[in-house]
Amino acid sequence: MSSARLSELRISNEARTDVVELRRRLHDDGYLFFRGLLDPLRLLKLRREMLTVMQAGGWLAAGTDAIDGIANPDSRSTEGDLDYTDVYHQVYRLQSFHEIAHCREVLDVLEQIRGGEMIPQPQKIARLWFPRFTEHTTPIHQDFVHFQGTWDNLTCWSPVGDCPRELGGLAVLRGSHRVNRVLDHHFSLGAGSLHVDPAAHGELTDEWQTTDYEVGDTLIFPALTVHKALPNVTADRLRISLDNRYQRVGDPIAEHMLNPHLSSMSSLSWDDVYTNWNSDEFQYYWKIHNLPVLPKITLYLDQAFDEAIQLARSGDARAQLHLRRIALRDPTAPQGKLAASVLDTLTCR
Ligand SMILES: O=C(O)CCC(=O)C(=O)O
Ligand SMILES: [Fe+2]
Repeated sequence: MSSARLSELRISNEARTDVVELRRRLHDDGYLFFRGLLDPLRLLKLRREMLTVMQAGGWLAAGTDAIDGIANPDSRSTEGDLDYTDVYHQVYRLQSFHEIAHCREVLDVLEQIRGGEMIPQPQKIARLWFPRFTEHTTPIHQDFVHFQGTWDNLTCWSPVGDCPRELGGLAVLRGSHRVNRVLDHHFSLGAGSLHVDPAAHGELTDEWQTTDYEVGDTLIFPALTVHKALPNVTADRLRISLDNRYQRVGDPIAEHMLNPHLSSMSSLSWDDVYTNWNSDEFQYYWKIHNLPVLPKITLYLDQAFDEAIQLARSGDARAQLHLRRIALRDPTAPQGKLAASVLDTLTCR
């Protein structure tokens, strides 16, 4: 993984009301980064709420204060594991977690950039990343392969708490969106299971940029910008962050973005999510827009699954781990059955 050069993100706070300059920077760099765009106190309140749910799920070290996010190493899990989804979906029911995606400070910037009304897509995402579980770090990718819709969609990534480099914040490949196409993605462990090899795409530079994020900071980037997470190499801290996607109200949305995150892995409806909410202001808010719906493109993940099958057969431990997860969570689906049968033949050898 190329990280030869890891320089500082360009901060755009001083250009916040200068739409021409914001657009120029987005065009040049493939991202905009703002310090303190979100209210730190609101985020810290959310952090406590999220971590209190994780604590109840057994994810935190005994006797620690939830706000510190000190992990219980015995409960390590990641996206793709059923244990992860169990606790994650409890966090996912928090009203404040969904509401923060509607905050005006972020929408104002996005609407300036795109010049029209923007909304957060229904599917919000939190990442709850265990320390020293680095083979599951989010690999190098473009968001389009996962979230689809249009290339103009904007991702907003915000840590829920300070996120110094060692906690594994996001890094972007500066200017990479200018490839103006979806790059080849291959099987990988880590969120999304898809990665790009920059070395295989001659037009990409190695200008990786990141920072020591502080609570309230927000990184904004379009669907073609190449990015990755850094590994969480802290001794014991969970990394918690939000990544939500925003679109114009007239643009189409991919069908899976209308559902709660990871609901294909373990069922969760919006009515489930809304059970304990005390307001309906942000429930089903997207329905009035009648967004055109696009079928999900499954090609990227199907190709990665085929690669994982080949790699597992040739002895690749990471691919075998991936197939074990799929076999456990989808035992009756065609991919789950194929994964189980490949693993069986390997153990019978
Ligand atoms: O936080 C992560 O590890 C992944 C986030 C990401 O890829 C994104 O925000 O698009
Ligand atoms: Fe991403």
